[in-house]
Amino acid sequence: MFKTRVCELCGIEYPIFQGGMAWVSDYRLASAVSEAGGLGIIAAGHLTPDEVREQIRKVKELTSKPFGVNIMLMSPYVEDIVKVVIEERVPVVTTGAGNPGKYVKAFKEANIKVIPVVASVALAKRMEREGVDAVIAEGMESGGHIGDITTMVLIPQVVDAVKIPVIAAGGIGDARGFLAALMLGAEGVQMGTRFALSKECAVHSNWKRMYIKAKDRDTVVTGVTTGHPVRVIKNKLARKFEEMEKQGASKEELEQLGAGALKKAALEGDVEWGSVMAGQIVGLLKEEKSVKEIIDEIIEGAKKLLSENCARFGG
Ligand code: TUI
Repeated sequence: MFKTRVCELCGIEYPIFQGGMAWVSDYRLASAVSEAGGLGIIAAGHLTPDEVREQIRKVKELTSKPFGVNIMLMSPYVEDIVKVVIEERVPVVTTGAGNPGKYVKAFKEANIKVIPVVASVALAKRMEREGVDAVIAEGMESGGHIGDITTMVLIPQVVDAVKIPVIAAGGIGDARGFLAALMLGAEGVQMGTRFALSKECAVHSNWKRMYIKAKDRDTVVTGVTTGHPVRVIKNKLARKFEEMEKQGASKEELEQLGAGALKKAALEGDVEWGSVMAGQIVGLLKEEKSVKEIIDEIIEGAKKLLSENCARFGG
């Protein structure tokens, strides 16, 4: 059940991707998700090309199933990371925070599936023309760097605009979200926040505690004035950001405040002065679970929901 073109394209059992979150999605999380039947994704984020290679090799040791690497296009190492990913014959590449157009040909020649994250219909159409295999359409409910359209309205519009498969991201954390995304026409989902609160995720325990405490309105979008809006959990750093943005701080001043802040929270556990990126669905999450529990609950829950609703609505 729930076999879609995305399963076939990536060689996976369930159409569930784990978001490639910088400083959060390492080889441990990615290999666990792939082993459980989804697509685990290593975040290249701000890693050096050598560090990315090391992560890829560790995933290969832990699973023989397909996996992906997410390339954050604002990274200073993009060109060399692209080379590493091609040399290592990574099965799937996802990209974020930019237009990967100029790398598509090289990936295709290496038989690597390319699946960019898009936040608009226009970019989805452009990516399709450039020959990508699918798109991840990400709504503004997501954590981290976001666009400005919600998942609910973005997905059906992207689905109608392209022929390639669409994977929905943003605001999905359980079976209800998974099934809703499929009903909007998506052929898969990507979840970041849900997988960050998993046993296999090596992010600092303070980060996980903050996720468990967070309620529906506890995230804010900072950095709108810099042109790079980023959704984070409200803390001292987020308030300082808001205050500086209100006072008309320059892009440079704000970038300086944000530099290194994600690593500070995710690795060092400074969840007051670090950047705790999280999607709005964080308010739904109550406990840490294993990756396998998360995936199995979604698949079993979605089957149950479907049959209950067929009965309810006379199907
Ligand atoms: O990339 C993400 N989320 C991220 S990247 C990241 S690292 C970071 N750290 C500090 C500041 C900024 C970033 C944290 N979270 N998600 C995928 C995504 N891509 N969301 C939105 C986009 C996007 C936005 C505009 C993709 C393309 C785009 O247009 C580019 C163009 O040139 O048209």
